[in-house]
Amino acid sequence: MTNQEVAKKLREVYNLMQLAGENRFRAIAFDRAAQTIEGLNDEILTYIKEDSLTDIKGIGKSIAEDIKTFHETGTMPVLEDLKKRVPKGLIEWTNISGLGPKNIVKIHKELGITTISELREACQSGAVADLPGLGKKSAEKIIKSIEYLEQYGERCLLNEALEIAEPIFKFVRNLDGVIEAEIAGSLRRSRETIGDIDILVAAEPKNTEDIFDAFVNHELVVEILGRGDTKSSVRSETGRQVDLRIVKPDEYPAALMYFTGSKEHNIVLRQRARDRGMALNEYGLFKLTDDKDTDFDQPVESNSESEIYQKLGLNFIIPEHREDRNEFKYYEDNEEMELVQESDIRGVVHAHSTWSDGKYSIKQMAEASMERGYEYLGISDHSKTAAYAGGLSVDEVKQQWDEIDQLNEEFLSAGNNFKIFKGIESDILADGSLDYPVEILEGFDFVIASVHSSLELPLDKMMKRFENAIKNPFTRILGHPTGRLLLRREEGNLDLNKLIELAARENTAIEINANPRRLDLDWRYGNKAQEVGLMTSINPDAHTTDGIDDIRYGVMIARKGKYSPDRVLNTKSSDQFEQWLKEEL
Ligand code: DGT
Ligand code: CA
Ligand code: CA
Ligand code: ZN
Repeated sequence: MTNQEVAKKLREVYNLMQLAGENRFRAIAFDRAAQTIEGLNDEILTYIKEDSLTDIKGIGKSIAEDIKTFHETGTMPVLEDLKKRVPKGLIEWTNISGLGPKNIVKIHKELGITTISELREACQSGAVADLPGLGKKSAEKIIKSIEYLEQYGERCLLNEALEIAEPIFKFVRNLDGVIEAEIAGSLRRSRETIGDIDILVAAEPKNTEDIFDAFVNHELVVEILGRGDTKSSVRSETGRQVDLRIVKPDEYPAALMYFTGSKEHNIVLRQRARDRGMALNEYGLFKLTDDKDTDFDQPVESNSESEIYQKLGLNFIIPEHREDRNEFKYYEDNEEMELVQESDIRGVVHAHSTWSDGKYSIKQMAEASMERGYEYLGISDHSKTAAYAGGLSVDEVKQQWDEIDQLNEEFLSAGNNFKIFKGIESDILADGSLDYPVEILEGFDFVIASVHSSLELPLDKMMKRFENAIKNPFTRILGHPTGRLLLRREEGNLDLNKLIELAARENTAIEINANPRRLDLDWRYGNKAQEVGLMTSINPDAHTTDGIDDIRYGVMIARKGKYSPDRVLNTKSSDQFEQWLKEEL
């Protein structure tokens, strides 16, 4: 149980209490407790074990009890009780800006509606405007906010999609009558942002009704968007749409292929089928009639995706590579690509501590890394120019080195085979130089060079800046190269192909920043990176202990980007990693 999980539960209580019209102060206490726990430097578990939750400022006896119960049973009675009283759909209304809990309750009670689509209709029809205290202006504002929500909320990050998809998928896969099941669509392809979630099931027709019934009643579902004979769509608690399709067992392989996509990949497949006298569609692979129509009476036997690929002259193409980006050429001649996996990763590189803007001490970050089975930790706090992020002065750098030396000695004498490396995430200044004098740079085990300011320079200046940084012998890794924040901020001006060539030539790695908001370097440059043998490092850029787990998303993107383990720095052992850092040109 992580601090984040506890905070999330408490905030859920806060939201529901407001909708249930509970005492305001009681509700606010839950919000405050959530905030406090998010900012804690220690694991909430420690407080639970020591029975000292009430020592935390802002956590009273009653909330402490709730947290303990949550720890023991996985639920909170207060929350369960609220969930019975508050209609599911209303929770989603709290995401509509400008619509407070009082008005949510009023509209719901007076008009008897619970879904966002009903709310929009009620705003358009004038029903909302007629309510006391609301009026025409409020109704128009609500419509605008819903539109904004739908547009902004159109796609979500990979981790947010997984959070909804995994529990629903697990539930569906275990239902009676489900013969086979898979998550399809962009999520199966490990895209960095997801539109809707697609789940595909193989079942006999007599079971589909029951499976759909169970699906639309799942606890994460707040609204049923549509239900037909073969497909149901729902909206989840976070606003994400989930489609469930059920097909007959013999249609499953072709359907899985079709609904995995991408569209671009499918188009090429269909053409390959035609070139070979066959037709491929979501129902199967068929022969063509004499006038080149699909002959549904003559299916071409194919019992799996692999067999379909085989009939089209291809080896099995892993879902991550189905983007029509050179995969056909590769998989015509080659069986499978050797790709990095999560279990290959041996070290945590790029992590922040309380020395700059991290939430945990170096020791805590090291222990969290050990607990997860990693062999080393590369601490890289911010450098001095990044004052807003608590960048380290030269003095602080030296103090931090002492602390790391001491911790490494402790680990050694305790018999732990674990090492902390002294790194820094150095700002790349506007002229491309690094943020410390040479005599300090020399003292680090590694430098990650990142751009955090002057992101808007014209292309030639930006490239010159990066070139200087890469050519600096102290730079071993380039951090989040484009500076993009997915669904929030576009990438800066860069010629990434040139940058990749240059980095490969200078034996500098470019990280795949595994934070799901970044996933930068983008997988789309995987072909180029492979061609020139670029090294990468799958870096969590962790600011908390939980942040280390973001490595999972980085690995997904690295696989999509075609990185073999030997091109990923942190698959190296501690010694090999150290050696690589010292390699000179
Ligand atoms: P998303 O949801 O925007 O993140 O992306 P996808 O790829 O999951 O797209 P989605 O949910 O619209 O459709 C799922 C898959 O179904 C898609 O990857 C390919 C297939 N598909 C859907 N519509 C078409 C179509 O019009 N033509 C072809 N060839 N395939 C389609
Ligand atoms: Ca989709
Ligand atoms: Ca879909
Ligand atoms: Zn950074």
